[in-house]
Order: sequence, then structure tokens, then C-alpha cells
Amino acid sequence: MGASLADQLLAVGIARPASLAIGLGANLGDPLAALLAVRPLLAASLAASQLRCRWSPLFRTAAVGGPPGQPPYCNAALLATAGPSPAALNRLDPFALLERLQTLETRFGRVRSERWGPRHLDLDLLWCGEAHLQTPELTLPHPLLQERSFVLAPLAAIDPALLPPGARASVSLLLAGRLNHPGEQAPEALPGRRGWPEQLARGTARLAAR
Ligand code: A4P
Ligand code: MG
Repeated sequence: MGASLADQLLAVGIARPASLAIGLGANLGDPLAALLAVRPLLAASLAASQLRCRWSPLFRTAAVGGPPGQPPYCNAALLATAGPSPAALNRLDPFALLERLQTLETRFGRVRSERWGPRHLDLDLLWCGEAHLQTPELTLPHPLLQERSFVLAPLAAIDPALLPPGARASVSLLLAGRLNHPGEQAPEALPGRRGWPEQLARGTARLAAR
């Protein structure tokens, strides 16, 4: 059977591969340990849906919003693509994926008390293909993703030219704009380590917009 039109357009570079992105964050308990432990579980969950993951480096970021005096966050992002055929992503039900993410959050001790409060693990679905949704359970793309350097820096580290659905600029340009805001603290990329080898090139740890 011949390749689908979508696959042919991808092959000649006319279409962007469909993707989904997930933001990871934690600032309670041992945030680094939580992200290291959840990574293989998330990778396995997405592999079961025939998706392949690319991971950002880990970042240390100042808490945004919520109660004052929160510990810093450990943040990261993953970008999943459908491999040889985009159909795997079309088959994915974003609500079912959100449920899988929330089950993982609960497993890692997440208790929902106050909005933007400290947490053991937060997994946000940033986008899921071209899905546009606005329901009480799920908004896609994530409404705040373009305004948050703790989301943009990890995405820009995966691919500076990445264009989130509905965005007018790449993640690296959005990040550069964000970092120009007075008082905005640049996320700090952490060195790679066992279980999380990704890191920024030497000398760019504080300059994620390249
Ligand atoms: N929900 C709707 N859309 C989505 C989506 N795309 N992904 C619903 C995930 N959940 C989504 O989320 C509240 C409800 O949003 C869920 O029940 C889900 O059905 P939550 O995770 O319980 O609450 P939250 O995280 O406090 O609220 P929200 O609005 O999701 O906040 P964010 O955007 O997650 O921000 N500072 C730093 N440095 N790093 C961080 O990671 N995170 C936050 C939380 C605040 N400050 C931070 C960080
Ligand atoms: Mg959340």
C-alpha cells in the first residue's frame, strides 16, 4: 500500500510532523528525583501509543504565581511524535491521555489544594496535535504556555524552531520576548545525569534562547 498524502508531504518537508508536548514540573519533596522517576513511566505510556519522545534538559526555575516563598521548581518538557505515520497521534484521545497524566501525578503524591500551589509532580498537556479544546477538564493548547519561561525554555532546548499550534512565533522567539519582561528570571539548565542525559551545550546554561 502507498504512503498516505500526509506521509508524503512529511517526506518532502512540506508538512510539520504532528506532535504532542507535555510540561513536567515539581517543587515539593525531591523534585529532581520525581522527574527522574516519572520519565521512564511517561516514555513507556507514550510508546504504548506508538509515540517517540524527545526530552529537554532539566531546568531549575523560580516559582511563578501561587503563595509566596515557594521553593524553586524543577521543570522539563517532552515532545512526542508519531514516528513513521502521523496516524498514531490522530488515534490518541487527549482526555484519556490527561487521565493517564493525572494518575501518574497522584502516584507521585500530588494533592490538589490551591491553584498554582507547590506540588510533588505536575504534568501539563501543552498541546496534542492540532486539537483545540476548551472544556472544564481540558484546554488545548495550554492557555499559558506562550507566557511561561519555565515551559518555553525546555521546549526551545528540544527545538528552537518549534511552533506550538496557534503560536505566531517559534518557542525560542517567544522565550526571548518573555525574558525581556522586567523581573523575569531566566530558567537555569542543569547538567545531564544518569537517567536524564540531555543538557544544553556548554556555556549556554543561562541562555536558553538560541
Ligand atoms: N486542565 C485543563 N487543561 C489542561 C491541560 N492542558 N493540561 C485542568 C493539564 N491539565 C489541564 O490543574 C487544574 C485542572 O486543569 C486539572 O484538573 C485539569 O483537568 P492542576 O494541575 O490541578 O492545577 P494547577 O496546575 O495549579 O493549575 P494550572 O492552571 O494547570 O496551572 P499550571 O499551568 O500547571 O501552573 N512555576 C514554575 N517555575 N514552574 C512550574 O511548573 N507551575 C505552576 C502551575 C505555577 N507556577 C510554576 C509552575
Ligand atoms: Mg497543572
